[in-house]
Parts: sequence; C-alpha cells; structure tokens
Amino acid sequence: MPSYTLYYFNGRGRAEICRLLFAAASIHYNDERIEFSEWTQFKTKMPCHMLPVLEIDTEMKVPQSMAISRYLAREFGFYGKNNMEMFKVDTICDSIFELFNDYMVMFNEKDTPKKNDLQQRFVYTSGRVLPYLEKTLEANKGGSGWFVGDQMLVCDMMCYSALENPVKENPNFLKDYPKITALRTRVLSHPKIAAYIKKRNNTAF
Ligand SMILES: N[C@@H](CCC(=O)N[C@@H](CS)C(=O)NCC(=O)O)C(=O)O
Repeated sequence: MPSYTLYYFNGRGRAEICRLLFAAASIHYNDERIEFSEWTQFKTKMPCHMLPVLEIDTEMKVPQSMAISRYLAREFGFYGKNNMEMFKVDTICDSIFELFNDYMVMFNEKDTPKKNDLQQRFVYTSGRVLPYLEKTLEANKGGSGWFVGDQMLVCDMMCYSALENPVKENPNFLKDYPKITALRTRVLSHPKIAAYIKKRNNTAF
C-alpha cells in the first residue's frame, strides 16, 4: 500500500470526499491542513497551484479533487463492479460536482453583488440537479438502497459531503427530496463514516 498525504485547507470543502473514502476503506493517510496564512508559500509548490493535492509515496503530487477521488474510489473498491456501474457513478458524481462547484465558488466570493449572482446560479443548478438525483436514486430498487448497485460507492459519499453546507445553512434544502435525504442518513450511518465524522475537525466549510 503506498503512503498517502492529502493537502488541503483546514476545512471539508473539496477534500472531504477523499477523506470519506480513506475513512470508509480504513486506509491511513496524512491529513495535511494548510492555514490560509501559509498558502502563499505553498501555492507555487503545488501542481496547478490549487488544493486539494494528493501526494503518493512522496514521489508524485496530483491535483484535482475529482481525479483524486476517482483514483481512490477505484483503489479502494468504491467505484462499481463493471463499466456500466462506473458510467452511472461518473454521471452522478459529475452532476453533484456541478452543484458543489457552484456552492464553493459562491462560498468563496467576497464581493456581495457577485455573491448574490452566484447564489442565484447555485439555486438554479440545485433545481436542475436535485430532481435528477432523486429520480436516479428511485430508479435503483425504489431508492431504498444506494445510487448504483447494492453497496455504498463514491457517488453516495459525495451526495453526503457535497450537500453538508447547503443543508446546514438551510434545513429545508432537501425537503422535496426524501430519497436523497434518506440516502444521506444511510451514508452517515455507515459505521466507518460515522466513526470518522464523530472525531473529525468541526469546520465552517
Ligand atoms: N478543479 C479544482 C478546483 C480547486 C480549487 O478551486 N481549490 C481552491 C480551494 S477550494 C484553491 O486552491 N484556492 C486557492 C487559490 O486559488 O489560490 C478541484 O476540484 O480540485
């Protein structure tokens, strides 16, 4: 097993899906959290000058949260059993990413008028993606299990982590989506995820 170091800021953000994958697989990694005050000195040392970055065996540093989470999901067996299942997992992850990316961009915006525009965009994307997720979930055994197949996969974990802040900020965010709500509870009840969430840092994002 290689040694892994995950670099991100001291928040859940775009790195949390990777942390959930490590937790669900019980794989050890170094959770390297960089303070914003230290970022300027780190930035140019990181490929693509952004975080998260995954370092493998201190030999290679890889950027891009989705590429990292797909790699980890394949390594740890959370990506589906065949090409069709993986195709479905990708479709769901990419859809959740659209919504999550809009949220992160809005969250990080400091200028109020721009933030309001980004909020509108997030609301629009949510109205497009959430009904799709609800229907997709329902199409797999009535929505009482997981998005794809019969085990928790990266797309289920992402549905939990990507929606944490929106749900915290607005408890009604998922009120029209009972299947998504129940799925997120199932992820949270997974023993390894539950244990991780109980002990993780409590951060604003
Ligand atoms: N597409 C990239 C986006 C990464 C990204 O936007 N990272 C932000 C933090 S959430 C960052 O590193 N910001 C610092 C900067 O731009 O200087 C991914 O999903 O990993």
